[in-house]
Amino acid sequence: MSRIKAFFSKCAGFSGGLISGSSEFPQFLILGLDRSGKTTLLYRLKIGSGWTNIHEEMEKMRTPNEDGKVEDPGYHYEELNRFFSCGVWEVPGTEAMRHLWKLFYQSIKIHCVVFVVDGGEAEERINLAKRHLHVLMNEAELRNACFCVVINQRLDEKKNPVYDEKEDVLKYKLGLHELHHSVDWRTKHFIMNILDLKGESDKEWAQLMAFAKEVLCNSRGFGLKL
Ligand SMILES: Nc1nc2c(ncn2[C@@H]2O[C@H](COP(=O)(O)OP(=O)(O)OP(=O)(O)O)[C@@H](O)[C@H]2O)c(=O)[nH]1
Ligand SMILES: [Mg+2]
Repeated sequence: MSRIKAFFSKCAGFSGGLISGSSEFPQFLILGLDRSGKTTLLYRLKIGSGWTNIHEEMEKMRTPNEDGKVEDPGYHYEELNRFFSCGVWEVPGTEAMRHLWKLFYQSIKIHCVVFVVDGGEAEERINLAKRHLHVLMNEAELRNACFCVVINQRLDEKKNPVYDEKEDVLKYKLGLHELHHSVDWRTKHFIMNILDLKGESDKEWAQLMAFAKEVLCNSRGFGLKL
């Protein structure tokens, strides 16, 4: 917990999303259940496909907890600059860390939530992801935020996508087809194979950033000039 406190005091002095909140430097928050692909997404964007053994190295970075389970130990922060400059916070989705998500968006003015869902997940986990996503969408601190739901398509051993993009069942299972109009205009889902992203310029990511820019600049929301 002291690490978390230290983190927030660091945020208070950070030139981007200040606690008082009038900063125009957009802040993104990547959330989603554990092992959905969030950290992989952040480093694929930041480093691109140059990090060839990312899969193996990320497994090594995980520290075993008392049950012997390996979990990502902390949050990550990076800045992206390809389309417009923004700060990106990425927080683990393990059960313990899910309780702390709130602290991030209550302390930092968040302009865009990127919510990652593993397209190969079982029904129960999809329902859990849906519950978390809809709680976020109803949070007062995120009432103007853009929501980009990233369905991580993944490939099986034969390199076939595990998620059927045409049927796109997660749109319905995550309740994205029946959003209230106050949320609907600032929400969109994107299907991508995160492990295959080739940096910020990748066209899959470019589409997401184009949508985020449109929402962030809209006068119904933050009305930013990017
Ligand atoms: N095949 C495949 N594996 C992926 C993909 N994205 C992530 N992975 C793997 O899935 C595992 C979990 O990915 P992470 O990026 O660490 O997941 P996370 O969402 O950050 O998980 P937490 O930090 O626990 O919340 C890692 O071993 C990744 O290499 C993908 O698109 N395809
Ligand atoms: Mg992680």
